[in-house]
Amino acid sequence: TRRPSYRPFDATTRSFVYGLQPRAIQGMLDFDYSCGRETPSVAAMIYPFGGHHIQKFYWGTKETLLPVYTSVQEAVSKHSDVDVVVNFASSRSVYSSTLECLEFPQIKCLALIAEGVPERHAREILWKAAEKGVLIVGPATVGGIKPGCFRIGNSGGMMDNIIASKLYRAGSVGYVSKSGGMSNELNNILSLVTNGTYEGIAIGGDRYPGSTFIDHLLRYEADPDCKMLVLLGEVGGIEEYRVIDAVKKGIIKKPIVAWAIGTCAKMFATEVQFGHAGSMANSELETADAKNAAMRAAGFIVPDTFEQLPDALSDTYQRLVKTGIISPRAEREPPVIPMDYKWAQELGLIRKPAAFISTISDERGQELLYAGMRISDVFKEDIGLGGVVSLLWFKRRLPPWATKFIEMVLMLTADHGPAVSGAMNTIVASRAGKDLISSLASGLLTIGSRFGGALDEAASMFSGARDTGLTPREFVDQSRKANKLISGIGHKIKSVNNPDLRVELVKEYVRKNFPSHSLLDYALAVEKVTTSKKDTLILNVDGCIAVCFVDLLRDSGAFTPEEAEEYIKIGTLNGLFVLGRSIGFIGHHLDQKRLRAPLYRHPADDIFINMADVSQPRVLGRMQ
Ligand code: Q5B
Repeated sequence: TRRPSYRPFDATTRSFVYGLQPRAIQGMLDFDYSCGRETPSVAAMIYPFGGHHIQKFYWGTKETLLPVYTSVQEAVSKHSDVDVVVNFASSRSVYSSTLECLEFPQIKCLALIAEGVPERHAREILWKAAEKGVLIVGPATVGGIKPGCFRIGNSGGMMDNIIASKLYRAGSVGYVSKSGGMSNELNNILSLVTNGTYEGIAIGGDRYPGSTFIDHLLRYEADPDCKMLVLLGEVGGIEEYRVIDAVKKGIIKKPIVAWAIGTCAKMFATEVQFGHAGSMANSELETADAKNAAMRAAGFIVPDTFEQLPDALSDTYQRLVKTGIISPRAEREPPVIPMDYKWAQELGLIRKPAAFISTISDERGQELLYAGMRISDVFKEDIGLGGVVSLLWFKRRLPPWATKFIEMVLMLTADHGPAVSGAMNTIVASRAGKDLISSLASGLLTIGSRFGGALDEAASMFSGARDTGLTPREFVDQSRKANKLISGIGHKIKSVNNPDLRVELVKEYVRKNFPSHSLLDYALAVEKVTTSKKDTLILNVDGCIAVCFVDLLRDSGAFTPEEAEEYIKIGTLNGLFVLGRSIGFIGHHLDQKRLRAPLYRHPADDIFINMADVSQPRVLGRMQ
């Protein structure tokens, strides 16, 4: 059963929302819930991009799913009960999407929210809709609200405003205005001085609205549940005169309180364009004063000023109550609408322990912060990559000699040829067709106690030995006795006679720039002992960087002794090799891709295969 044409919205109205507007839809569903509706007023969304999917919303305290269709055709075919479309399409696409909706006879009302719709498009829509008997609200409007029944988009404002203005249940006053903001004001006034809004429509401020004051006032006149009318007009246009005409002809008989906004225009020397496209008087007739005078003369109840509007509304309402035309109903308690978590948090009404703590960076403000330092200052002060590492790893600025050292380490460890474990893995993965991240990860996963990942243990072994007072020889002997290789000692190809020049560069820099390098000196004394046994047992690149970093942590003055120990314990030093070598692994991956290197298969003759024959069941001989 269809609802009468004067009543496009009731408590069973179902709508499509055109466009992805989750906040507006949640607002509509919260309103529905506050009204006590049994079904949500939004049946689905229509959004041509991104494919058919579903989105989750709250229905009271529970959750509900709404489908998103890619065309009106699909939406209409699935929801025959929908006859309203709230169209959030932009000014660019509102024309085509509205024409698409008008193709389907089940759609009886469209609210067009977009601002800046070309007037030619607005007039074409208006003409086509009139031809098909479809009610258009807008464009350039928030829409309108039918308390207790249906809310168009964001009409009525936030939920606390809806509750305060008692829009969760019907009153007796139907109003029409141009502005959404003024509609909110009317909802508020009506809730204070009458039994509230029956229905309120904001037709929008454009020069060619899809429906005008008279269209809605005639509906209210025909609707037996609407007892009192309000027209909030404004300077510009002549639509108020069509209402005056209807009142004069006796077509509108219900009491009508009215006011035209913009009476202050006369204070300006020239014509004033107010906020709406259509709110400018092009003749004396279009001024607010002329409209107010004409409405008063026709028998409207027109106060002397806008400030007196509440009194005029109150008087009219009281008269209707006295004459029995309006019988105020007992108020019902508004339902408790669960507050949106984010909103409650913003209001400071709730608190919740955070699941994560982060102390190094913050992107929430206007500018990204690294350990409290603005990203623009990072560049202004030219702190370099070493400075950024010092902020994000150590949460402090380190002196330039230290940040330069960090950069030196990253550069020195960036690569050591294709033959090392990590580069090999990267290359093999890359040649197996893997992407950059997978190939890089494959290389990184080889970093460990033997290859590249010996820094942390080297730092702790050398500093531990020195701190407990072991001589270099005692340290080497003790490690040998414990069958423990000294981390940071030994290299596959580098030796005393084929020194690792990276290590030489580090030593030279540290001797020249560090305030102290006592652990480096100790490690070099250990190297003397180990290389006397075998000349490949040099202080390797991992070991050298590690001991120098301990000197930095302990003697730069930037760390407490406890902090220095903690950084060694929590794996910071291996991070230096991981970060540096990632540069090289990425290079190897890109190299292989550029070379179009085919899948790698290791030659079988390079693998000694030694397999036991287990094809026969093994029978253990019995002990005789
Ligand atoms: N021996 C590095 O082994 C290597 C000894 C030792 C006391 C030691 C080995 C080792 C500790 C871990 C370490 C980082 C596996 C290395 C890096 C980055 C790289 C790589 C690149 C890059 C080399 C021969 C004899 C044996 C051993 C004894 C060996 N190491 N004694 N302390 N640390 N080091 N890793 O040459 O009596 O004959 O049985 O594990 O610091 O990864 O460029 O390739 O930039 O990519 O195979 O530089 O030293 O020596 O195992 O045959 O040992 O020396 O006990 O004695 P090798 P092995 P014996 S830097």
